[in-house]
Amino acid sequence: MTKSRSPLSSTSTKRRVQWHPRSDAPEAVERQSLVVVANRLPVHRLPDSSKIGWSTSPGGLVSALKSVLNGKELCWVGWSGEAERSHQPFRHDGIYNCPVTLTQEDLEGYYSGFANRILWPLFHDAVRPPEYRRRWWKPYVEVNRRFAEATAEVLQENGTAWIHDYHLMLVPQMLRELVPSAKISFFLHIPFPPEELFAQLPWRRELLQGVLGADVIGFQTQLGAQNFTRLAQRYADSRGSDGLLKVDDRVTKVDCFPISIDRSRFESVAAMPNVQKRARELREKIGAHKKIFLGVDRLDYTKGIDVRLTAFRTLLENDPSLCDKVAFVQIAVPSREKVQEYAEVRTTIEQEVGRINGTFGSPGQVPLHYHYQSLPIEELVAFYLAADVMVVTPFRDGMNLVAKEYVTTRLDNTGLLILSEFTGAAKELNQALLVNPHDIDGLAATFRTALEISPAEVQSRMTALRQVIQNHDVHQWADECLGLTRI
Ligand code: GDG
Repeated sequence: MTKSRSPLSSTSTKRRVQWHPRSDAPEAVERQSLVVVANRLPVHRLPDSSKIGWSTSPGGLVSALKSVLNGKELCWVGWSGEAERSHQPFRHDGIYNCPVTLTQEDLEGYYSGFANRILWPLFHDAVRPPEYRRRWWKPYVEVNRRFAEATAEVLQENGTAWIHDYHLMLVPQMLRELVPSAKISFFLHIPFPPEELFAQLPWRRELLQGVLGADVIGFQTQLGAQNFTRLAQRYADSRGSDGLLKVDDRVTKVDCFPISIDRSRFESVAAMPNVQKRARELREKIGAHKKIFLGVDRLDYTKGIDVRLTAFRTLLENDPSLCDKVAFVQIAVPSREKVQEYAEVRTTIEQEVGRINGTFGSPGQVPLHYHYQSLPIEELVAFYLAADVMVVTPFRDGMNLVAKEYVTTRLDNTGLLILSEFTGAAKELNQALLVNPHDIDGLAATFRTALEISPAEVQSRMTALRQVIQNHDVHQWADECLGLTRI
């Protein structure tokens, strides 16, 4: 095995094989040199639009790719977000969108079932037991095939496909069979679990073989890459070491590419006068003299919101005089509401919110402000600016972009980050106060430390944290994943 050969240069000299376009494909699909493949398109349908009306969904990936492409058009294969509805490929905001049609039944098996009730909990340390239902496997395979076919239809000979996340782990191999000349990069946004957990999967070999169809396989952390390499050698047809795996006659590169954020976007929102004014207003409303703690998460059982709030209650129980001096703001963004475990954790969280405010609130004053809603980015950043302490305590998280966003928006180097050891972000943001998110007393003690820490230390920690993002934002990440800078 040689290290010098670029893993993104296909070893195959075979021509495009037995692939025939769908009969309902539009006459002239435009072939593209780079195709992003993800569960969701980067757009969503505007409500109440009688005709087609799309809006770009905010996200670092889109802006990162636009800069990587140097003005070339970006093509994206994904689901539109509407079950049972077919859409022809369409252009929106400089992106050529190729929608994949999914039925309600597909979504139940592939998305809610296999992806979100097996892979999601298993890959997050099995914080909820995965349900190995056999009937979810077939739709997962079928939908992955549909994504691979839609990609083959639009990808140029020798073009690059960049496939994202746990929903689409079979697509790399399927696409390679359809388009042998394709250069394929796969990135997993969530953690890749250790052997003893992954080995439980009844479909472990198929998933590993599926991912091994890629030329470059990217993980958020070194540990994820190591776990994958070990498992691929044990349960699939690959051999090798040092991040290079031999699969058939190809070499696949396995590495860690920690995702980051669009730094300039967050910095410019943080510098907007209306956002800064809104941050001051929020502080006034919550209590200008109070230390404000903030949590921002999708409402997901992996994010540790329930234990975090219990730790805040413990802080107040230990010292009730703090009720006048601290406030906690928790923004919980609605997510996967139809999945039972999500409804259950929401109930637990909201009971804790009631308990804390019922015990420690007084007329016109509560210590905990809870918002179950999604916010526009300006409002989100205003909360980041208003908060003295950002609390990010997932039980397990691939990276956690909220932590990186908070740091980036603190233009004056104030603000303290409390960060779970079990996030990918903790590997880089080691000047945060690192915590064990399961340890209620330990968390409460760290909250106390955050109240007592000197401004000079806060400043020094935040300066170091901001430097991390300055050195590595989402643009570098995209370059690395696509092999433009490393190989
Ligand atoms: C997965 C992995 C990995 C949140 N609330 C609002 C809002 N957000 C935005 C944040 C941030 C994003 O959502 C959340 O990203 P995270 O990384 O924190 O978490 P996941 O959603 O679980 O993401 C994770 C990530 O993929 C990327 O690879 O880091 O580990 O689980 O960007 O800003 N945005 C707006 N309003 C909100 O209320 N506008």
